Amino acid sequence: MDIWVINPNATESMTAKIADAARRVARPGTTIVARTGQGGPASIEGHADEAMALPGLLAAIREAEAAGADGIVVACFDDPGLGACRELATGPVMGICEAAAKAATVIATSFGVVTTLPRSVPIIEEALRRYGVHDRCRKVRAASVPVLGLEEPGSEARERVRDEILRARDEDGCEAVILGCAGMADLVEWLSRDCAIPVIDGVAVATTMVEALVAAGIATSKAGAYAAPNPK
Ligand code: 5HY
Repeated sequence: MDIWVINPNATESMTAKIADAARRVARPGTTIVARTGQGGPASIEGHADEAMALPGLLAAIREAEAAGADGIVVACFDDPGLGACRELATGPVMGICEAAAKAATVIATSFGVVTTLPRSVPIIEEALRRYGVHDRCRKVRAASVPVLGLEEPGSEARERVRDEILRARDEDGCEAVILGCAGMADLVEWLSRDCAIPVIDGVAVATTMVEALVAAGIATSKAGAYAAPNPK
C-alpha cells in the first residue's frame, strides 16, 4: 500500500524527518510517499499560518488522490483542514494530533502534551475537546521554542522539550506525554528513554493507524460530511 505523509509547512528538512519517522514504523509492504506543502509558511504557528498552509496541503491531497494513495497522514499537530482533506480523499486521512491523542487514551488514564509555543496551547486544547479526549489531558505545555528552532542543530530546543516533559510527568502527574509538533518526531526515542515515560509521536502513530484502516478495507465515508465537494 502507498501512504502519503504530507507536511503542510514549507520546510523540506522537517518533511525529511517526518518521512523518516513514518518509514521507521511502516510495515514491509507499505511505501511512504512524503510531500511538503508548496507555497505555505515555513512553519505553522497559529491560525493565520494554518490558513495560509491550506492551499498547498489541499493541492498535495489532490496529487495523492491522482496517484492512487491508499491513505494519507496530515503531519502538522494543528491537524489543519482535516475535514477538507477527507472530502478530497478516498482512503483514510489521519491528523497527527488526533492519532496521538486517541493512542494516549489507550495506554494511559491521563496524558499531557508538550508543544512549541504558548500560542499553540489553546489551539491544541480546542482540538482535544473536538476529539472528545480533553478530560484525559492533564495539561498542554509549551517548551517556548519556535517550530524552526527544532531544525537548528545545537539549539536548546530538544533540552527544553525534555524539561517540559519531565514537568508534565512530575508536576502534572501525566502517565504519558504527546509530542505536540511534527518537528519533534526525531526526538521520540531519546525522550522516551531519557524521561522514563511513554512519549508519543503522532507521525508514527498516524502512519500505523492509516495502515491498519487500509488493511481492514476501511476508507473515508462519502455518505455525508466527507462527500466529495459539489461541482461548481
Ligand atoms: C507542526 N507547526 O506540527 C505545528 C505544531 C506547532 O509547522 N508543524 C508546524 O508547533 O505549532
